[in-house]
Amino acid sequence: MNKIIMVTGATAGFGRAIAMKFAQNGYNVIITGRRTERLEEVSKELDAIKGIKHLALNFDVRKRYEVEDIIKELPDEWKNIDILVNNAGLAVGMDLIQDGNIDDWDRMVDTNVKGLLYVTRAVAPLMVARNRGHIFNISSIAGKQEYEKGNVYCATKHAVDSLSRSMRIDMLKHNIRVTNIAPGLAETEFSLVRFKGDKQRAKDFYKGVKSLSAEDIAEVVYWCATLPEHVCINDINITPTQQANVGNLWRKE
Ligand code: NDP
Ligand code: 8X3
Repeated sequence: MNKIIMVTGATAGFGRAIAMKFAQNGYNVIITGRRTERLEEVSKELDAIKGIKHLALNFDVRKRYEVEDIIKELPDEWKNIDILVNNAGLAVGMDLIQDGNIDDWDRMVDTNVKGLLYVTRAVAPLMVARNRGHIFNISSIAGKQEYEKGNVYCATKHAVDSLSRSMRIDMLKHNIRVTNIAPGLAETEFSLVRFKGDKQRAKDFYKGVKSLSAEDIAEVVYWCATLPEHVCINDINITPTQQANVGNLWRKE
């Protein structure tokens, strides 16, 4: 029987690439996201892969009761989730703390921290009951270091980083692996969202850098997940070769 992976935020970027990578390797896949038309697009791509099943769940990770109900009402055949990838997340705005937009802050905290917690709280008991599972939390280089105007986004990703360590402790006796993934610059829809649809600003963010791709991240997640079950990769920092840390990025002219 195929293993099951659930990926939050699978309508774009890392989540979509992770869903495709695992599906191509024989996993049944639960994809989630808010945009229905995007879920349909990814579903069509998954339809084309032979020997696997997929389930598309349309919900917002910020909606606590919706998350609870949807997971509770999963058809029995989908309840045996082997891998959860807490990927749904975003940065919104980039301002000095004294100028910050509080609505932007709320969106980041509600999605990146509370949303991740709601999903984990709903799925982790299913893993505990089976004494098996693997949880991936997509944090960021911003969860390791701070940078100017990154304030609240960085704080949410530091929270994810900390939660990964805590979860690993709590899950120890349940045979559940917890892996924290901390990517640096990666070109997805991330900057378009952060800069609220400003395509030029989003493009300039990656100027002169061969940044990470969503497929690079999917490759790393797949590697961690397919190591022998007694091996847990705790934490991975991944940057483009042109990036040493948040402050040192070498941009080619
Ligand atoms: P994208 O914007 O390309 O994808 C983000 C995904 O998250 C989308 O599928 C989106 O789906 C989903 N999402 C956002 N908000 C919600 C919500 N409230 N409920 C459900 N789903 C939601 O960005 P990335 O793929 O780059 O980002 C994925 C993760 O990786 C994020 O957590 C991000 O912080 C992190 N990250 C990104 C880096 C980068 O440079 N790109 C580097 C390090 C970490 P929809 O809009 O359909 O709901
Ligand atoms: C996204 C990477 O450097 O823009 O988490 O914060 S960065």
